[in-house]
Amino acid sequence: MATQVAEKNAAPRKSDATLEFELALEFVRVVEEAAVASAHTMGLGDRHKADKVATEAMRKCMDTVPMRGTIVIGEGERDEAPMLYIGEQVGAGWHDGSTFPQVDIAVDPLEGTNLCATGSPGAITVLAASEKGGLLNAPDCYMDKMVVGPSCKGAVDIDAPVSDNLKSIAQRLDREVKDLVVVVLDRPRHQKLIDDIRKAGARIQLITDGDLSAGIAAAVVGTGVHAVMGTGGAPEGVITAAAMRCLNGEMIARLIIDTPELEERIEKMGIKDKKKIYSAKDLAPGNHLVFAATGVTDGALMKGVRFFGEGTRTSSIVMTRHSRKVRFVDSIHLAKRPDVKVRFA
Ligand code: VTB
Repeated sequence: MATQVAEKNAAPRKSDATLEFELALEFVRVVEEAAVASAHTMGLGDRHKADKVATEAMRKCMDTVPMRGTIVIGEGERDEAPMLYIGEQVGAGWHDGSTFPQVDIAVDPLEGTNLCATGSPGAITVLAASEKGGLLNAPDCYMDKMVVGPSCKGAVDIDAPVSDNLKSIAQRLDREVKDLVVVVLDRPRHQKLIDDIRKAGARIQLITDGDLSAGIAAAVVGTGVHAVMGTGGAPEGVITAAAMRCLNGEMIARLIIDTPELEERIEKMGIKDKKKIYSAKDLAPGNHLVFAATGVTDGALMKGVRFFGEGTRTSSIVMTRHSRKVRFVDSIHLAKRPDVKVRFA
């Protein structure tokens, strides 16, 4: 009995606390490096190259982080991705006797490859990390998602008519439905959703890519985005969920399992209920979570990478769940020049 009480009151294991306290800024370095690499390809029209250089830079930097990391969401399965594949061990700690913390990592080295390739706003490099088991190992399939901010927690239902959800969101935000902005990926599969939102009277921001950044914007007051609705990637959904847990936002989601192959895949992954409705906490259940992202091109919360003679400037966000920090990090990466100067703005 005494042991049980002691265990209950015990401080978090050293390794879990280390994750947020000591690794948060390390992860900023990782997303910064990937952002700088991909920003060099901005507007070149080559999304594969943009993704490749971001992935390589992220992978390389990851090994300088004092951790024993495992990729749980990445660029694909071991046989289809050369690096940052699911199950890959990353970090500087995979040697005998290491006491570096064990962490699970979900990465999207370049969210919005097309946005970067066309020089459009909203491309980011992003990752989420947790203690072991803190991020759902989601299959690479589509996911139906609804993302809202803290005021709208509990106000939306993925199966409710769109107009009902919009009414509830408007009520919680103390405004009319016509004053809401809903972000939707511009895809033919969303035609009915778009029609329903329009019929309900809300405004829509159609985006070509990047529902992850849009989700973060929806959870931050003052961005002008009130909800994200529609179908996008499930892996990115898990990373969005990690951000929601740090921002006190909400996400409701359901995997779209529409082929026998996917059914087999999720069964193998141990997911029994294929119609399960996930909350942000189901998708990113970690107690200790770090979310880090850097802007590649300008976005609602972060500026894109800027190159100038004396260096490079990046704008990032890094958030931790348990220690409740949201940090906006403006970094200058100085060029190796004898006359280098730092400017304030
Ligand atoms: C993309 C991307 C999103 O989902 O649309 C992708 O822009 C999947 O949708 O940000 P498509 O197959 O229709 O392109 C995301 O990656 C994330 O959900």
